[in-house]
Amino acid sequence: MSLTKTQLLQAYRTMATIRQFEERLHRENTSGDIAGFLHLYAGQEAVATGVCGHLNDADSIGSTHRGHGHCIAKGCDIDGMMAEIFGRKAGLCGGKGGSMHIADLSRGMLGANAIVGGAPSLAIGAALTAKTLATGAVTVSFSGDGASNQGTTFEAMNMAVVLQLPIVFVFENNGYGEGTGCDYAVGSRDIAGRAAAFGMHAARVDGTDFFAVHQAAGEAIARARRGDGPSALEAVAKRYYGHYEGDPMLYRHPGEVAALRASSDPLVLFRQRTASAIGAAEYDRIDQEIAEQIDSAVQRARNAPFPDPSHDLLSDVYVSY
Ligand SMILES: Cc1ncc(C[n+]2csc(CCOP(=O)(O)OP(=O)(O)O)c2C)c(N)n1
Ligand SMILES: [Mg+2]
Repeated sequence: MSLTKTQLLQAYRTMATIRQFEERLHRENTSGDIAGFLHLYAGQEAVATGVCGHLNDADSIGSTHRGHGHCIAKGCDIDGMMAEIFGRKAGLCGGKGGSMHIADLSRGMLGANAIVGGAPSLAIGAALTAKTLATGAVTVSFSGDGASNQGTTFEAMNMAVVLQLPIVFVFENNGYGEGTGCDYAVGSRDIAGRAAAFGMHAARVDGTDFFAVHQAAGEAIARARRGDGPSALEAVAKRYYGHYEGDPMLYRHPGEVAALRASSDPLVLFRQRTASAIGAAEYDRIDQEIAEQIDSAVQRARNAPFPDPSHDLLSDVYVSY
């Protein structure tokens, strides 16, 4: 699958935006101005970017508690996300959702989701809608290695096969569920193999390699779009930060993250693979533009008003059907 220079630059911009967004939040969080937990996605950028590059606004994704990368790759507004994380009224969910509940239905972003194993069962609902209404839309369910052990995930995979739904289950194997190693918690140590046992096509890829993810996701999404049912993709890429911001990470070897950054940084690998077509100066310019965009988003968020209790406390609580 060959990509144009424009597509390559867009993919890099998305990955670099995710990285800088997360690194900025890592610093901002120490100010105490962000309420609630933050789960950073740095290190896994190539997964969200490689998958969502095949999707449009009519397609849906279900996400996780580690959802910023999915939101950015699906086209959510950076200012709206930052304001949401800072709890401001200008946020994508009016400042009432925060990091773990960012949603934007206009972009097909069904929501970050604090319920481990929540996305697969939610996503099959969206996929069933698409199949019933014959919209041609595809749904992607993102979940972690930990979530791959949940009963809800098994039920959703079985139902997707039985109903031949247009869905792709992406399992991001980042090595840990909180502080528990995947090697301990996943009995077979083979998430893709377990998905295949439900009767769907399943593949395992290096999640730090944008091109491997993009290729495998493209095949799976095309399969769903042409009506040939569900697939699963296990993408292996470890996170650079703790489970949550503040996690002392005593379960990791002190040198593990430094070694990952040195050997398998998805952005560095991407730059190396495309060096003959795109020079470092062009990438550096994109990095600078993103830094300014994120700086502006943080300033806007800090200066924006909080929700007004008298108007906003009871709104969005009940839905009129
Ligand atoms: C149903 C449920 N059980 C437990 C938790 C607590 N919890 C939050 S994140 C997490 C680990 C999830 O691991 P994984 O699915 O691998 O995602 P990762 O954090 O690695 O991205 C757990 C157990 C929860 N939020 N929901
Ligand atoms: Mg995990």
